[in-house]
Amino acid sequence: MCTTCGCGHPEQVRIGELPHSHSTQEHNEQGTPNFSHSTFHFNQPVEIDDTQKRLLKIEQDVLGKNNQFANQNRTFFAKQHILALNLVSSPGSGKTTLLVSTLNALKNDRTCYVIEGDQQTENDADRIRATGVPAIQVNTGKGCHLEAQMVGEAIVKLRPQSNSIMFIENVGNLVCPSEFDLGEKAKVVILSVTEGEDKPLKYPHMFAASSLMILNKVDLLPYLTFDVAQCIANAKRVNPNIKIIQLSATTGQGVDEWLAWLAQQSE
Ligand SMILES: Nc1nc2c(ncn2[C@@H]2O[C@H](COP(=O)(O)OP(=O)(O)O)[C@@H](O)[C@H]2O)c(=O)[nH]1
Ligand SMILES: [Mg+2]
Repeated sequence: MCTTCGCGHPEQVRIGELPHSHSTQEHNEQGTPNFSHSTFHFNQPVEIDDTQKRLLKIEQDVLGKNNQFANQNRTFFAKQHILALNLVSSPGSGKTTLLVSTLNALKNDRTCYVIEGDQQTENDADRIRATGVPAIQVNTGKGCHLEAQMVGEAIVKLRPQSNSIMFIENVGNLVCPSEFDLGEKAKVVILSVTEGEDKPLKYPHMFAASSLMILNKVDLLPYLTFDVAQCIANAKRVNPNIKIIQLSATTGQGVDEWLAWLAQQSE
């Protein structure tokens, strides 16, 4: 897990701001989680000569602390009837493209918010804001995943309304984000057909932790040797309960099924 891959550099984490046009909305402040900056610590540095036992203890502490913040987020989301989803995938599978088409489809019917996780740049938050939906960018520096406290701080800035949807686009990585609960209702893993049908077997934890797998970029299937049936079988092998939607974020194929799944999650 992440304390051993060296991604914990709290001083490099930067949580952005809402542009002025988005920060003037009226919101209910009640129930906004109280995240104190004085307790804002990410992964503790690990001495290279530490024993395996000490490493394990640190990992447990990091995850335990993360779980506490995740529970605060979950309580807040539940109180406000906010559907929170954690979108996870490798870089480039189409998370932001899917979000943009989803927000364009939903924005007249449902208030939505987006928390964008990337190591660097504000690019994805800018793409989301172009739809008119408020987005906070979290830059994790060397960090390879979002943690629950980062999400909590972004919530404080977004001040989401009740009965809304909070999409959290995690840092592109099929490994570490599977271990960090952000307080979401469900993880949605996006796998694109250019990545190979074996990925659920190579990165089983992510597929085991996810409720839904979106198989994206199906418009490219005619040009590839990607075995859809095998991919689905691989995903079901690591998670027999995983729901699968074949989709193209660029052509719109399968988007209705995804929107129906979203509506079902809010019931
Ligand atoms: N052909 C095709 N390209 C897609 C699709 N979805 C995303 N892309 C492209 O894949 C690239 C990465 O997409 P992006 O949304 O930035 O991926 P992210 O890193 O997961 O957020 C971009 O060039 C998109 O235009 C799709 O359904 N079909
Ligand atoms: Mg993206």
